[in-house]
Amino acid sequence: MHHPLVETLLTQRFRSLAAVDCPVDVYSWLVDETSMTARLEAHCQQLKVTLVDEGFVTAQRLSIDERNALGDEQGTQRFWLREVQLIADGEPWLAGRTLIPEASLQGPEAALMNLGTRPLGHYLFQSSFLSRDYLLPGTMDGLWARRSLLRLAEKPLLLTEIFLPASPLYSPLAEGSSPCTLQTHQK
Ligand code: VNL
Repeated sequence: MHHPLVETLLTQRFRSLAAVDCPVDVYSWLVDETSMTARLEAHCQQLKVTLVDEGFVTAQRLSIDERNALGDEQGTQRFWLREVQLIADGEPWLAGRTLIPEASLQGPEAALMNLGTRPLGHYLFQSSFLSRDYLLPGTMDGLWARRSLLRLAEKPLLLTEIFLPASPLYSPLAEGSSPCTLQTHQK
């Protein structure tokens, strides 16, 4: 049930991607601004969150690009790390890694440490204080992925999502769609 390499996978280098490198159907998943949990739920009977790792970590557990994204170049802060898998009808579809600077957990945001197996998206998308700095489509270790910097009441959190091979992104429908390349005109 657990994707065997999920912890290692989640710490691979994130490579961002332009729309031209990506089939349109896949791109529409990667840049979807609504809740990914909700979108995946529409493609299966039952979607479950399983916890891979959760707890406070020091900046040593962060990659350089994660530190840069969260503005901790010196590596002095502590972060709440949450790694999950979304399991759809028994198949792992998505691996997610969330990093929240300790300073972002003050006030009501402390609830982010008590999500357990409730999906993060359900918490975030019901908040009226949610905004997004960016959403980058990309790949990690040959799988489709995306990275977003969100803010909850102005306080940053970094989300990385990797779409695992069993997810609908790799289904024949998505594969068969045409890549976004320029069409050549026939005379
Ligand atoms: C979670 C759920 C995280 C769905 C995700 O991406 C996600 C979570 C970071 O519950 O932690 O797409």
